Amino acid sequence: MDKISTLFKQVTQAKNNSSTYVPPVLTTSLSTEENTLHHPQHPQFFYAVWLSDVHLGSIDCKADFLLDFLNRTHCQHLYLVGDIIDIWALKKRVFWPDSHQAVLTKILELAQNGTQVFYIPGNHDELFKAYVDSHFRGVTIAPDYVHQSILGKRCLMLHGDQFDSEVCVSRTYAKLGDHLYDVLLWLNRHLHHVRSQLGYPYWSLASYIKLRVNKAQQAINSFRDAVIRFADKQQVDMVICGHIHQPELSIHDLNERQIIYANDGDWVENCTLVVETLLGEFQLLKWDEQHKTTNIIQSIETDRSLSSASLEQAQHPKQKVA
Ligand SMILES: [Mn+2]
Repeated sequence: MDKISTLFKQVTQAKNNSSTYVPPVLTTSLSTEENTLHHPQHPQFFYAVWLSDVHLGSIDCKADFLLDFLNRTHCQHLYLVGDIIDIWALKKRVFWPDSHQAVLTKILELAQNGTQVFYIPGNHDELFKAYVDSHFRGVTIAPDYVHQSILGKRCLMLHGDQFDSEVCVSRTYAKLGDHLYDVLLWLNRHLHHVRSQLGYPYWSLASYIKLRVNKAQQAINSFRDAVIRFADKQQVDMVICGHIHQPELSIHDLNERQIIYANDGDWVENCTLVVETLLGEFQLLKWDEQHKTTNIIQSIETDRSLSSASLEQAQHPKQKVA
């Protein structure tokens, strides 16, 4: 699991031109009535959906949760931003339960039925990089892609593994990170088992620890900086990536303009995704397994009539978490 190993590596010094980080206003992810905007009985409609780091073929993939989400979701564009199938895990051990096949079947079904599906390979599924610019049963495979939002924003998407060399320094730390992450996921799995038997909802221990380890936080910061600098060079309004399993939606000031950074997270620990609503609002959503619906973690409104320097950040809902 190389992507997360970056979280435990030494990181490069922040460069002079690194972006000013505007901390996102996080709302509680607890499933309060106020927070649960999508009623479980009704289908959800989005203009675009971004998913990555599903890791089908790995024992830690939460395929059942993702299938529940896909079964109640309709979208015009579905973007798969890498590490959807974990070829590395499958090479170690063949693990392919029905739920994993069902996710794949569902995605292909959507592609056949009018959803525009793009697949941008990551590092765990780099095998598919050999097929970029080709089509497979309605799915277009591309190295990266620029999505045009309803309100005219240019949204670049890429997996994020291309920034590994910028973010990390030492191979030793990379290996150490791999093993630590495997241990964390193993603990996570067993804790989830115990919690669900006691009637508690899914909660990610791995995510909890990552946010409290200083080196991990530094690596997250330098990954974000590298992605935003790249987006600035490409002159886009927004960049959407995955790879580090750290969901986020935030606005950054860089060279007298603003860039939206979105990381759609993963379906190994966080069960998160990024969407563009039918009104052109961007949201970071988290799957709530208990209520079989998504909760909004963060949202950003953009405005057609204003320049990209005048983005408005919606604080949604009112509660804040320190
Ligand atoms: Mn990755």
